[in-house]
Amino acid sequence: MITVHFWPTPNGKKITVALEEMGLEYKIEPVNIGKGEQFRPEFLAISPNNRMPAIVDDDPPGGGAPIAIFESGAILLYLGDKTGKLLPRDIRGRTEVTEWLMWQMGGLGPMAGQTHHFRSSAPEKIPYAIDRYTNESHRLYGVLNKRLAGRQFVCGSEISIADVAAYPWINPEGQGQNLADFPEVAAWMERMKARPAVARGMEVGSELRR
Ligand SMILES: N[C@@H](CCC(=O)N[C@@H](CS)C(=O)NCC(=O)O)C(=O)O
Repeated sequence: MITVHFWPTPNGKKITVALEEMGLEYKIEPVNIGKGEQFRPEFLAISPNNRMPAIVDDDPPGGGAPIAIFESGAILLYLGDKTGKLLPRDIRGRTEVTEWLMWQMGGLGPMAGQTHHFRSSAPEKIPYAIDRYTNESHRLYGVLNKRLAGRQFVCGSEISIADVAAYPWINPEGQGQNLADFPEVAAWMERMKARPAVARGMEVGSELRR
């Protein structure tokens, strides 16, 4: 069984969407980041950066002791390796998916997160920060839009962990973007949304927010 240390945020949903797409059994262990539960010693033993998501797999490939993993990108790669799903086995395909996964981890995720923060959560409205991050999100949406031209999914005709990583992070309203400027992204969002496993994964933990 895989235990997902989780709160319903875009980084958390990457993992539930991947698990649903891969058809793996899992259970949710809530980490209420609004209440500081990410600083509990038992969670820090799994995730030393005090951030969720993290997973513990009691049944790792090859057997042996349970494996604990933090960082959503590392978790997605692990799940892809474990199942052989959403991550090509051949070196060219795997490298391409890894590139776009890292693009999300190092670019889209952090920049969109800062955009959301400065536009909606910061106690002070700082025009320089709002413009800087909104413009950077706009640039990244443009990169994704260009990449998706002529492709169903980020790395071709099949969904991969690169799509799963990016999808929960596209939130035009929260990030000051207009999807009409990015028609390829808009069409891809519809394709992703229409997948039952993606819809189930995105819904996980909604009750925790109430
Ligand atoms: N690079 C990390 C980022 C994870 C992350 O930022 N998680 C946030 C919620 S989306 C969190 O746990 N925040 C708690 C905190 O800031 O203390 C990953 O992709 O797993």
